[in-house]
Amino acid sequence: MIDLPLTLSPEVTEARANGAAIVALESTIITHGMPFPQNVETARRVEAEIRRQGAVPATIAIMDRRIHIGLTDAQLDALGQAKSVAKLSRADLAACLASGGTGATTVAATMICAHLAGIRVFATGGIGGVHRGAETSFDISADLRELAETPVTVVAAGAKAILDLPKTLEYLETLGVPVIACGQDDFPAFWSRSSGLKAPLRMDSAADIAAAHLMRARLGLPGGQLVANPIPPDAEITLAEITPQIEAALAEATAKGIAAKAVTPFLLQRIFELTEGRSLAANIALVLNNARLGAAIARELAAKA
Ligand code: PSU
Ligand code: MN
Repeated sequence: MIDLPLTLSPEVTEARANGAAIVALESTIITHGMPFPQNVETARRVEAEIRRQGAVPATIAIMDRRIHIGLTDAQLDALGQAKSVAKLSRADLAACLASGGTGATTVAATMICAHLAGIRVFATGGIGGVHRGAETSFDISADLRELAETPVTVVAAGAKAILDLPKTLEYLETLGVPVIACGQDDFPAFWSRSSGLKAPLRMDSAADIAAAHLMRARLGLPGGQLVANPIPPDAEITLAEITPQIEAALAEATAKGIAAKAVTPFLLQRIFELTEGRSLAANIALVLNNARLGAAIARELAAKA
């Protein structure tokens, strides 16, 4: 820990010393995924939910040349209101730390930082994936390769329906990433409980998911696993309902020439506007739901190891 630029919150330091359950959380969802003030309110509610479930939350961000594992209330608030925070994936992490910038971690970067801090479970909204039109744009999220490389179990509500979900599942299979639907056969599609596609694997308990995490390590297999946890029924927007808004947002992105890192934040913001806020309410509900499952998996891991 001495030669790594890590700053652990007092709560995370204590949890590590006691072998207690810890759940990592990303910060891009705060800076680029939701508008202020709902972003900060949600981040606080997610942390509170993890504590209520008997685990310790560790929201991760880059500030002042350090990887912060667990943020203070003031840091969370500043991040939620800051205008020019960089969105950091694997490629950007070291450069941001070296140059002293402020950065929010995506799924890929959060996995890297969590692993450096010895945290095995991470809860978020949805992972990045293979974008529609990837056969010409080559836009495939670095989140996918990270899942193949870094041993963190990521709990998400599947991948966002703005993506090409069949290609995303194919790519994860190629990379050897276990994709585990929790409590149902179908792979969920973020705002919707089903994508219409069957998930490669299904598990119905946090204990089984934790056991699979440990078994992967025992076998010497690198990488983590993607746990696809469907949004609660009362918060879901069905695929049929949200498809027109997704199509409209995608068409606008193409017309405006939105590319690279800007694509996902642009689409989320436009879908929020086009659904008159309904997509955000769903997003908040699914993140809280993922936090609960993440805490349960982290508790199982803490009890087993
Ligand atoms: N899912 C959300 N909100 C988000 C993201 C995912 O509900 O803000 C972020 C995550 O940080 C994810 C990133 O890693 O979007 C993917 O971006 P890209 O498609 O550029 O790889
Ligand atoms: Mn991309």
